[in-house]
Amino acid sequence: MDKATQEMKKVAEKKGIETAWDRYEKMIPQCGFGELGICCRNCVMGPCRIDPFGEGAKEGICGATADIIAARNLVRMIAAGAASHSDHGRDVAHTLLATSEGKTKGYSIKGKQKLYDLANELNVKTENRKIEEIAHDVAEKCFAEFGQQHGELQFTHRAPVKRQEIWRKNKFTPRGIDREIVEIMHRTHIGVDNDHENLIKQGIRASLGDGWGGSMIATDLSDVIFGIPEPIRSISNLGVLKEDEVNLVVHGHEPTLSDVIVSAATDKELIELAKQYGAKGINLAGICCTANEILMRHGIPLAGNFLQQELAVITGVVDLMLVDVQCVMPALSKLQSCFHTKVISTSPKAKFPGVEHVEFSEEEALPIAKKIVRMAIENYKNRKKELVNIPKEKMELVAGFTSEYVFKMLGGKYRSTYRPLNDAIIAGRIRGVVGIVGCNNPKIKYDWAHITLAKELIKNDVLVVVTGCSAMADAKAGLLVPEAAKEYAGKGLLEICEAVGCPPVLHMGSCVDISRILTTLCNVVSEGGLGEDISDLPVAAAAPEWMSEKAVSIGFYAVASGIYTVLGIPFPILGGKEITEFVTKGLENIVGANFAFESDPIKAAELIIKHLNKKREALKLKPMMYEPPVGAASPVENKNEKRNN
Ligand code: SF4
Ligand code: MSK
Repeated sequence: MDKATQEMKKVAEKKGIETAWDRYEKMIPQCGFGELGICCRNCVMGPCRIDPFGEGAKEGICGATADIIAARNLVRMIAAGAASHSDHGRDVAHTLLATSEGKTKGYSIKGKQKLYDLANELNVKTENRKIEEIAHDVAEKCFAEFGQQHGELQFTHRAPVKRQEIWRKNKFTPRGIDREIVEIMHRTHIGVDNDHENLIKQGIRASLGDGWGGSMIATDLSDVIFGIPEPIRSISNLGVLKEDEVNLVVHGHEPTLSDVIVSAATDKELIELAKQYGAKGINLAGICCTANEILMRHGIPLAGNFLQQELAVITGVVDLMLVDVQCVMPALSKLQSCFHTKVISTSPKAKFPGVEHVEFSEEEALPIAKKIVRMAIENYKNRKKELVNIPKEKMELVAGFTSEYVFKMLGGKYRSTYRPLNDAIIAGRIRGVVGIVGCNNPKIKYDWAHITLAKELIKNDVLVVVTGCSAMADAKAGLLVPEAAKEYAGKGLLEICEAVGCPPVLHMGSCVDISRILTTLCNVVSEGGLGEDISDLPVAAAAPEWMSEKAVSIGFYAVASGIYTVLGIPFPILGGKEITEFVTKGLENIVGANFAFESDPIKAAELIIKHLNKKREALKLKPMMYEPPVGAASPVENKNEKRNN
């Protein structure tokens, strides 16, 4: 769907360079057992696989059925996803602790108010204490959340009381972030938990430890160290790369290194050095969520999302790509040898064969960042002119909406409140709010599902909030600017966007920042008039092009928080009939929400709109103020029934 991507794919083809799309083609047909989730290698009596249709094995050697195998596999995905987000949170807590002890170079505490708010929430004393002392204790309290063995995670208390009760009643409240992940690994060992519902319930507990634990800690402590983002203009897509400047691309997830890279890339001496090497300056850009982090706080341009990482190198102008953790394709290692690009790994947790490693440490952050920028500058001279292909496409965007900013934006400087948002929903100007998140996946036309779903929803007066690679897809499509409201939004949403001056699609950050969406929903509930729980609200979530295990964890904590969630690609569980029934229907009776699988974004929009309408009816809200535009996805109740079947 994206022209820059089409152009770069052609360049790759011409040069005989394989990308993820080509490797995907080669992989077809993909393993059906894997897709249905019914292969198991949890012990070496196996590997075992269940024959879903024919006369073959219906049980593994130990007797595990398709449902048991699919459930074990799925909750192991949750464990990996929750571990990834939470380890990110742990690293940010480490940075805050080291900063409070004066052991870091390049960090300070920029979000002082957020630190005070967190201190109050975590019962850390603030009177007559230095900011460093408070930061120290806040960091220690957050660390304790990871290793806690009993009790309840602190931030789960942010949820509406009714939600907390549901979690307690069902033993979903996480006791400790790490504990729940470890317990999944124990339960999925051969011969332990063999009840698919019981397994999924532990998956829920671990996922809540991610959304209301590890991810929330990552977001909140990042705000303490780097400051709470505020709306900021920037640009996106591969066209942000510059032919006459040193291009340094950061890729991965954690803001700890990328944020100091911003300081290093604006260092006068280094800019002067770049000029000595014949470049006009240093151009910093980002891929994936580390890009979202520095976009929101510094306006650094987005080079692209997940499936554009290889294409960025293929432009031939990336002098250095520095990677940290998560979503970094090992393919980059081989690819760099076709160009002059230097790929640099920085995390001791994420090394790549053939890739130079410059180990990052918070204690020496700024000197390391400067060293990396210098390496990029020195590599500028090695560019091969004949290999340069920068697509022209770039698009303006506004990013950096947070739960704190939504308060100010809607309530004004002197009366910060969510009232206007709630009133707009109650009055039928806004139908509801939907979070669209997640990755790209070569199984789905690139960016298409993200953009189509977002457009269809805003056309139907649904306010859309986005994070991760979904946010980048919409950015490139021009949906993240206030002007997009005029072009794409329904009349009611347009009125709100024009009154406030905001885009119809709000960029709320990186993948861990989905916790910002949870906090926003808590605020909407406590503002009043829309029920007592998140599951009462006319809200939903979608991950139309997801691929990572983190998305599985996110999906589960969203549903367990009461948010109906539509996935563009089903979980790999369809070989287990009962577990599929449980996650798509049964969960509703327990947590008030469930999953739906729908790969067509227009049909996904219909499902979501139907859900929002149902919630509006239950709350006895006024009918929508304006009729949906001709050809819009609603109201299509009858058609929906058919499609649901
Ligand atoms: Fe086979 Fe059971 Fe071992 Fe899995 S745990 S590989 S199903 S014997
Ligand atoms: S980066 S997890 S591809 S959204 Fe967060 Fe994008 Fe998915 Fe990675």
